[in-house]
Amino acid sequence: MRTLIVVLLLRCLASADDQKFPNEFKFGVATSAYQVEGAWNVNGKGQNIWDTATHYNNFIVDNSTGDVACDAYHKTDTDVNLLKNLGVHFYRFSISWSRILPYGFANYTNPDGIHYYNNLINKLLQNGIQPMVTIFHWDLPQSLQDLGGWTNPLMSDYLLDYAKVLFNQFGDRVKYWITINEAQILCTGGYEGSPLMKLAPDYNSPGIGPYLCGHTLLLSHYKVYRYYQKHLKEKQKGKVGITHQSIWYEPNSKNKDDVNAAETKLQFELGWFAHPIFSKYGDYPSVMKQRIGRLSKEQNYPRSRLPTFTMHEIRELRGSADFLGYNHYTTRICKPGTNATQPSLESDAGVTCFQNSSWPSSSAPWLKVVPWGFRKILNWIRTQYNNIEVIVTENGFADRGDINDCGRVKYMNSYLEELRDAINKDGCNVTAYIAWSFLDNFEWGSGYTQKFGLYHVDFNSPNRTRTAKRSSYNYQNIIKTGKIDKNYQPPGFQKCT
Ligand code: PNW
Repeated sequence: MRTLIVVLLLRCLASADDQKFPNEFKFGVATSAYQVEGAWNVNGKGQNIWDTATHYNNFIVDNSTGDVACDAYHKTDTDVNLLKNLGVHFYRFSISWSRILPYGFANYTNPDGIHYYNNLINKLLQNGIQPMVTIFHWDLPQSLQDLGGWTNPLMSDYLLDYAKVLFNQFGDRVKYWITINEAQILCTGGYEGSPLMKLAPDYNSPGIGPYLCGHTLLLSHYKVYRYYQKHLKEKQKGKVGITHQSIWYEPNSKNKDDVNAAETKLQFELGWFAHPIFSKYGDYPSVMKQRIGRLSKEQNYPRSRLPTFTMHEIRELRGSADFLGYNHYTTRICKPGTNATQPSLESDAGVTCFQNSSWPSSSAPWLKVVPWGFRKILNWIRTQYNNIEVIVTENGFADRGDINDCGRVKYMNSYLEELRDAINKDGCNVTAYIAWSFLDNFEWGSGYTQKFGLYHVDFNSPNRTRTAKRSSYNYQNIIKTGKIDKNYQPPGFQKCT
């Protein structure tokens, strides 16, 4: 409490203008390797599970692939120029595991992969842009998936082996590392088998696979964090964090049951991965342990479907991040009860959630525009996790790719206003905001049907020509002024209605 007052006081003194982001606040844009790089089989890159999914499975709505994607692999100079022009402080990108270690294991390193990322990192730094590197953003080498992927506990050693290669090769210049992107979405989409959201490897193991996947990812994360802390922190002086995603879950009413339902849902989504790392006592949230334990017993399983941590693991996990990377897009409303089949993630939580049909929509069915939910969840994080440093590592809006992208501009302006208020009025410890996404790109199961980019990419042209959208000018102005100007009119664009 006392620190909160001091932080707020300092903020007031530093800037009397609470319409402005703090002077030291940083902005960026993000992508991930499989979604933008292309060059899927070029210069020694090995195959990963998205190569497999796009070539052999049938859950990509437009049957597209990331074989070429934005061809970012061949466009480092173009892209760094755009980033420089945009004025971002950070570029968040991920490294393709199978481009560095084609067979997944650290016995052989692909020199071309090292060269590609060295060049990207160097060019960013030469242009005053900090690289923020996601070590693993879903594109697991196929060779490791063949051994069970994240259901295989040995994966935690393999992730560490891979991370060591990255620290050794790039750690002299990269000062922001994110171990894992959105374990919750990956484990749910990839291992639960729910038709609502399918991701590679598209396993079908409801109520079991996702918990095994999550458990291994959490153990992998702490091993990487502790290794860096012990062996490299002093020399390389970087920060290592992890990125989680969560919707804000609003109770359907003030009624106690609805309030509890929304809280349970938050614990099953963000708490699942944040509680072991950022809470005071660590481990999974007690509501998860209790509910899954009780249901597993009723379902006649010999033990809980949620794996348990040893005391040692609980201790190692607790505090194993220098910041929370947080991705936020939308809000849902919750009430108790569900008739989901058992076992499943949904029946374990026992909560039903929906969206208000009056909320403005996007081209993604799950993404409705609800800016106030952003401020609420940032405050939930502040109180749950002792106001840990948060870097918003993704936030963005999906449309069909219009250059005059008024929907995205409105979305970003309104979400950024809530973020600014969360910082200036509520004292939330958010130090940077990174927009998703720099470029239109391969949107996983939705292929190229949903566009999140601040820059349009012409996927019909072999050049993959980039064109600045209205939202890029709007964002450039926000970065330059530290303020949101809702009437900002970039030259050459028709007024938004
Ligand atoms: C993220 N939700 O996934 C991923 O990190 C990106 O790779 C992806 O392109 C981006 O968001 C847009 O989808 C999410 O249901 C998927 O709230 C779903 C949700 C959130 C994030």
